[in-house]
Amino acid sequence: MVGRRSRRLIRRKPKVGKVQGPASLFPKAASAAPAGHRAYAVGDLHGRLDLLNELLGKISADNLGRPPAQTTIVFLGDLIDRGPQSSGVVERLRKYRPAFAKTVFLMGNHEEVLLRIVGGDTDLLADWMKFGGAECMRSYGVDPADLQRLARSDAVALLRRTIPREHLKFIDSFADTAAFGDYLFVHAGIRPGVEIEKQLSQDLRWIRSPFLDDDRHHGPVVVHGHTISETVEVRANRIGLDTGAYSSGVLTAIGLEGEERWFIQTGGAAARKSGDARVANLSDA
Ligand SMILES: [Mn+2]
Repeated sequence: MVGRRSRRLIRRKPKVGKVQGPASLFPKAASAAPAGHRAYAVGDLHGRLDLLNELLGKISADNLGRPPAQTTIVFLGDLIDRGPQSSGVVERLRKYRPAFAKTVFLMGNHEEVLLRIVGGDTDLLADWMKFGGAECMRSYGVDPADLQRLARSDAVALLRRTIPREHLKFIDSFADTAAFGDYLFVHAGIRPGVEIEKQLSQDLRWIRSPFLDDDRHHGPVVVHGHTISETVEVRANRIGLDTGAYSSGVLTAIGLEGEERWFIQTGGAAARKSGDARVANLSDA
């Protein structure tokens, strides 16, 4: 059976905050996934096809070891740039149709910048080359030095000719948020104090300190990537999954089912320290 890409979970304007299950006679002890569902969320990939393949194998094995459930794998964005195999990651995920899960892709700031450049925003080209675009272009067979010798409009024309249309179309289909029970998946975070429905793409894809430093409950627990932390960052109101895979070698996923949470990581120093230990109901107290 071929897995289908989930449209149901994708909402550009998400409705969240609905309590799943019976009305709460008692204070909620922990955040929960919707009944009968399991989700995995994968942090920033940044061109590390090797780690992606390793992690997808581990997710598949993890899923196999659990009771059947409607399963979704959410990719939190930043598939491209910095690491060596952006093109390979995009191609792998574009064709990824696991039998056991639906897939959802969220847009990272790196995807946004690429789409804006290809869409004609040539002013962004120089900055993009510095923040990982050079490695991305190399993965598509373009020498960044050649690109830099060209006039900006010619350089952008070269990008348009080189990056397969299907890759751009795939990236352009990415959503900004996905809601999952008491959880909200986003690339970077949310603007605290603003209703989820009124969040701006700019914030969802780029925000850092106003979100990271805010201890308020946002309604849903926000599961995000974008900002690197040495280990998974689990707080009462958010969970940060970007463990800097492109340089650390540690790519992280979270599994969510019922009130349980667990983490899956690729090899590397941090992973050896924490193993693949299942961690349940962390820090909701
Ligand atoms: Mn990012």
